[in-house]
Amino acid sequence: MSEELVLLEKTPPLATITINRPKALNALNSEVLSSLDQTLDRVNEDEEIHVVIITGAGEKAFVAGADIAEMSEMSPLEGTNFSRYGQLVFKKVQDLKKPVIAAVNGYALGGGSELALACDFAYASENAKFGVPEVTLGIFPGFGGTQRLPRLLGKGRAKELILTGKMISASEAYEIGMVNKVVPPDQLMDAVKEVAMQIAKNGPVALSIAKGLVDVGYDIPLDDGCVLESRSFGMCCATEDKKEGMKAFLEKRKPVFKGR
Ligand code: DAK
Repeated sequence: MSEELVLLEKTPPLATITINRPKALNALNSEVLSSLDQTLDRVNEDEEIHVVIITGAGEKAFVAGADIAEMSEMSPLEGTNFSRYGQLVFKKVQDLKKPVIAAVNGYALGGGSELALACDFAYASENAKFGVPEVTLGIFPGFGGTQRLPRLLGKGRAKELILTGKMISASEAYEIGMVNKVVPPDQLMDAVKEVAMQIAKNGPVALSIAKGLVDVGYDIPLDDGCVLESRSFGMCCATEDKKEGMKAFLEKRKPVFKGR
């Protein structure tokens, strides 16, 4: 029986998605992308899951990029389809109804860095390495990297990474804001699960709306973003979670959110 390329471990309220192709440093080929796509649909619809973690199998890599062997054989049309599919899957990560945290446990190169960027934020182990080395292969980042990197790091830093193709350490990635925290390798999953649990205690509807507002609001004028925020706030006032959250505060107890 062939190994599953993407594993899903469900420990409500968390779910961990593991890219499981360690022999190829978890490189993303079409099959992996398709399994990831289906796994994302499953976690999105599962009401017991409130926060999702994405990591890589083995001790060496998160994801070492798109599969170079597969890409080397691609025709222009196949290249376009592959890039577009990767972009759509990564957009699905970004647009997931629940927060997604990247646990970067090793090489995050090319499509691997782009996958971490599509998550809401990333924690990394001290041995992690980041970079978008596509130009060294005669291509450029094609899974949203030319768009998400400048939004996160600013244009200058993004262009330096994209145009040199150089690798940076986890601590450099932390300094430029690509990851939120760096910890020893054996503490990575505990650190990610700790912050994931802190998030999972909060109202699921509020989490989902707040995540979307940050993403959508980032690309539109401030005034429009604020209008969107107030309309979304109004909508949130209609939820049972809002009533429960405030009632619990006034009754000096912990809220029991239902996600509706
Ligand atoms: N693809 C396929 N196989 C890979 C791979 C990758 N990205 N990275 C590593 N592997 C495989 C190696 O070929 C090797 O396989 P075997 O020889 O054992 O069969 C195995 O994983 C172990 O790798 P190494 O032997 O190389 O391990 P080392 O420790 O020596 O080196 C490394 C680790 C991460 C420094 C090295 O493997 C490396 O440089 N890997 C490539 C990293 C890279 O360049 N990543 C970016 C890939 S390009 C687009 C669509 C998408 C994209 C761009 C454009 N459009 C169509 C516009 C996205 C592109 C990318 O992500």
